[in-house]
Amino acid sequence: MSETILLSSPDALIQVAQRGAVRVLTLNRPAALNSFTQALHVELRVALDAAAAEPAVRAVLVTGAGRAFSAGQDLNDPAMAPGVDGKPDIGAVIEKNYRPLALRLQSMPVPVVCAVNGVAAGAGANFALCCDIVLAARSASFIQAFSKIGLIPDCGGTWLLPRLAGRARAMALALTGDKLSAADAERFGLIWQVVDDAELQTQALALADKLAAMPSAALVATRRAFDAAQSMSLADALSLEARVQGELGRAHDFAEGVAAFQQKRPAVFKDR
Ligand code: T3D
Repeated sequence: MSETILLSSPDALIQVAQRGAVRVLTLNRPAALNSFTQALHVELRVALDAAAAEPAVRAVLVTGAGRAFSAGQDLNDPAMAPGVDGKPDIGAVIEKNYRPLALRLQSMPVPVVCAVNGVAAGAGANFALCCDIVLAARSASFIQAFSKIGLIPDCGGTWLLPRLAGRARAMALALTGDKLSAADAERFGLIWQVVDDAELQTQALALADKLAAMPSAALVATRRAFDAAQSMSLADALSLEARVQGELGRAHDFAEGVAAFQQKRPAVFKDR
C-alpha cells in the first residue's frame, strides 16, 4: 500500500490525505472542538466532492483533530448573527450547509467510515451518524445538544435517530440533550463499534481499507436500497432488490467475484 500523501496544508480546516485507496478527511479546528463554520462547510463540501470524483478513491474516512470530533455548529460564527429582521436565519444555514452535507454523504459513490475520536455534539453528532459505518473511541460521547439551545435535531437527526435507536431512545436523547457514552451509543445501535482510544485510527483505517477492496458499487447500492426501503412496503422492497440485483448481476464485479471464488483467488473489483 502506498504511503499517506498529504493533499492539503496542515492548517486547512479540512486536512485531506490519501492512504492507498482511502481518502482521509480530518476536521481541523481543534481549538473550537472542530465546530462548523461557513468556511469549514465549504472546505468539507469541496473535499467530499473531490473524493467522489476521483476514481482512485474507493473509501472515505472522516475523523477529527484534537480531543473532539465536532461540537456542531460554531455558535460564534457570523452565520449565526442577526439577519435583516434582527434575528438569525438558522433555517437558511441548514438549507445552505447541513442539508447538502447530509445528502452528499447519502449519495457518496464509495463507503464512508467515521472515526469519532471525542465528543460529537449537535450537528457534529448527526454528521457522524450520516456516515455508513461509525466507530468511536471508548472516551468519545454523543450529545443531541440542540434542545439546550431551543432547537431540534438537524443534519438528518430527525430522520436518523428514531431509525437507528428507536423512537423511545431518540426522544429521550433529543429532549434531554444528555451526553451518551460511546459504549451506550453502540448498545443503542447508533454506531457500529467502540474501540480503545489508542486503536481508533488504526482500526478505522483497517476497516476503510477493507471496504476499499470490496465491490464499491454493491456497497453503495446496499446503502441506497436500505434508505429507499425505509418508506416502502415489503413487496416494493422486494421489487427494488430484484431490479438492483439485476443491474449488479450484469456488472464486472459480480462476474469477477464469482470467478475469484471459483478459482480460489482474491477478487479484483473495479466498479464504482
Ligand atoms: O446555525 C445554526 O445553529 C444551525 C445549526 C445548528 C446545528 C447545531 O449543531 S446546534 C448545536 C451546537 N452545538 C452545541 O450547542 C454544543 C456546544 N458545546 C458544548 O456543549 C461543549 O463545548 C461540549 C459538550 C461539546 C464540550 O464540552 P467541554 O467541556 O469538553 O469543552 P468546552 O470547554 O465547553 O469547549 C472548549 C472550547 O470549544 C471553548 O472555547 P474556549 O473557551 O476554550 O475559547 C468553547 O467555547 C468552544 N466550543 C465548544 N463548542 C463550541 C465552541 N465554540 C463555538 N461553537 C461551539 N459549538
